[in-house]
Amino acid sequence: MNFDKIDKRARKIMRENDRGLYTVPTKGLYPYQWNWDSAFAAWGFSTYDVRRAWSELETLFTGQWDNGMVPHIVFHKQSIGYFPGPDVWGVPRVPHTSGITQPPIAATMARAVYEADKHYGRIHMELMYGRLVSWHRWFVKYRLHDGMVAITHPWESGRDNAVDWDDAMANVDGSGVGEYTRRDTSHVDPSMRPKKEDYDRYLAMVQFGRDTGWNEVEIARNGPFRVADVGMTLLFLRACRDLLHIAVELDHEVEEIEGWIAMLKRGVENHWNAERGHYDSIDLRTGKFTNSLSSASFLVWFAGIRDDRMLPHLDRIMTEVAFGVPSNDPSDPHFNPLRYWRGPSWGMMNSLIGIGLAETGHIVHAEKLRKNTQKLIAEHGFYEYFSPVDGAPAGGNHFTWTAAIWLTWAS
Ligand code: 9YW
Repeated sequence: MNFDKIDKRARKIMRENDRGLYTVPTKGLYPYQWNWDSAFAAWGFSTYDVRRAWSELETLFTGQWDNGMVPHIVFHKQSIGYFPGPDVWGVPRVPHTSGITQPPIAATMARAVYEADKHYGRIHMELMYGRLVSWHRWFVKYRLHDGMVAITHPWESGRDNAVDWDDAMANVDGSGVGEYTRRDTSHVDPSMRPKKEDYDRYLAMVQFGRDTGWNEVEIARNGPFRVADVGMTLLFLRACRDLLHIAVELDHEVEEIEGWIAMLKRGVENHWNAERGHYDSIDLRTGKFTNSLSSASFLVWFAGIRDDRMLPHLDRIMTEVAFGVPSNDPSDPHFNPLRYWRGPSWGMMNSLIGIGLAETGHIVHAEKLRKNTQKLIAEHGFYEYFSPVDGAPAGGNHFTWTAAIWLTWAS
């Protein structure tokens, strides 16, 4: 394995997806700035250009709403290659944005960027701090249910068509969305993408939000989809811990953040599905667990929780498949190794899970995960995701976050 060569290729991909002050996830398929992709990009840039790392995060926050929400897409520049674009979201602000959010990992990545060069980053961290606090406050005000983070659309989870959302999605009526043309299926193999009936429902949820004027109270009360996402809760807990760390470093008040952390720790307990013996998401409309063991449940260690009850699941899954922690349990009847979030292994998820494992002392698991993710990228390239069974690359190629996790973690 020629690390130098692969490092160079990773930087080349970051460069090709670089639009000056922000990156796109990959050109063609995703032509705008995505929220958590950008946070990963900033982390990647921090290995060789901290200046550029800060501009990535700062540009993302030009999309922040007055209520604190940081949207899942910022549409800086019109592009015809993506649907649904700004006209569908109907958000009356500039830059145009979507109306929903995405996993809040910006505080975690801002801390990493800051720690890469504290001298240079101090003023950037000072300026970013208040914006991060506002976003976290928005989550606490509008999205916490018994300490768990609720999503109002599967896209918010970052794990679009995960099995976790199947039951809640079945209760969404997608029949009245009208005609539309998807763009994603002209860029990549349709058999790997969410299905048409999924897309109808995704759009019905967007139309509902838009018709309320993106009113969070109304969406909470009557929105068609509301699920406490175990991935969101665990990532938000981690992000709050990182924000606390930054607050101490910058000499800010810490009580409010400590209060959030305490609430979220109780929330994580509420995610425990005792019948199945793993962390799980909950459909807040029906109160039922989703009964799905996805890669998100394995973020527990990344959230700073020392709970070894997930280890037997990890051991089993890592012997059932060769590559990474798949986005769905390989023993689940819905498991599909190539359909997006219903089975494939995603490098960026592996990186977060791997870091959590290492931090909580599970070094052997952490190294195994890192090595097999490294092999996927070295052998096949910087794909969006891979089959966990045979490592076949899939989805879009030349992905920013796959390049970023190579530079920061996998290599
Ligand atoms: C879509 C950009 C995004 C990621 C998400 C992923 C996918 C967008 O791509 O969603 O159109 O389906 O699920 O996590 O941020 O890479």
